[in-house]
Amino acid sequence: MRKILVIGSTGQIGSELTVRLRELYGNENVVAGVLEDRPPEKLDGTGPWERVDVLDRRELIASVKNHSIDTIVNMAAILSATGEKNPMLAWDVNMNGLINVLEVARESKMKQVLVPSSIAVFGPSAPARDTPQETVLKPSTMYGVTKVAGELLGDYYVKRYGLDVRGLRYPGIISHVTMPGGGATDYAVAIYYEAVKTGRYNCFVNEDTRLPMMYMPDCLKSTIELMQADFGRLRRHCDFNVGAMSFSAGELAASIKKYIPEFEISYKPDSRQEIADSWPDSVDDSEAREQWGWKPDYDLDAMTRDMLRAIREKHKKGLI
Ligand code: VAH
Repeated sequence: MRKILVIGSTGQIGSELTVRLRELYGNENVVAGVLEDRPPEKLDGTGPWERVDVLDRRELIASVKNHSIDTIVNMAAILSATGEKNPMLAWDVNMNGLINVLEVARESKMKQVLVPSSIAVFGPSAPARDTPQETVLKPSTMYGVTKVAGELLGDYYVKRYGLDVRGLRYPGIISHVTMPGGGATDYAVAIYYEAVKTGRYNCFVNEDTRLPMMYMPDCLKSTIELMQADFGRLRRHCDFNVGAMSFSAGELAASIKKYIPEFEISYKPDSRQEIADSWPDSVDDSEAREQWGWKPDYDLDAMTRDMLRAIREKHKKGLI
């Protein structure tokens, strides 16, 4: 049975992925790596945890040894908008942190490392619609630079050391469980909360800003399916495009209005507009579909129904 360490297990994806992996592999076999001095409630008491700063290799080695870890899922990252405010922090966490993970995995002969990438690897010179798996990678954010470098580094460790490193280019991820932190796609989460709490939202990207997006259940599904795929069938490793849906801010608002007719939206682009403008509208994920059977379950209205259901429940309980 795998012994998995999830680094960044309190983040938007890490917090839900840790719970899902525990359901699949058993609580005791999935260690929550947290930066804080204690894990959040939903992770505490349901399985082992360690304080892991991805920049502290000694701490990482100790956690790996304490639990005989054979698989690392590295969800520690500084995202696009925060990265533009502090590029050197983004480089440090996303690159020096990744080097620590890959070196520790190599030295301890681990079974697998999962290193997420992002559609942020694409820049304005890549085709905007159905962006191909192989195309120009000239991102205009430090986050995107670190994701391109991360993909290349992961592929190097596959070829040079035979380490099983895998990664997928997440689109914007939407969830009602843990708030996102510092991304240009965060508007697509905040809009649902504001629609329930106040009935109005002032959106920080333009109405026609279209981006590839994915609901969290599909994010978890794609991640686990890639982790479980037969290595021998993979013709690439660290840079799979994965898609689910593509919508504009206006289309997202229209989907919400189907369920909250009185919802009002206004648009006041900020610095995150430039980041969003540099990314594609949609991606071609045919290789993921061919090589490991990728297929999303949620479209925009199915996501909206589930997001509003869950957020209304939180609101009723006074949790938001
Ligand atoms: C961000 N949510 O906005 C992340 C993601 C494609 C976007 O990588 O930075």
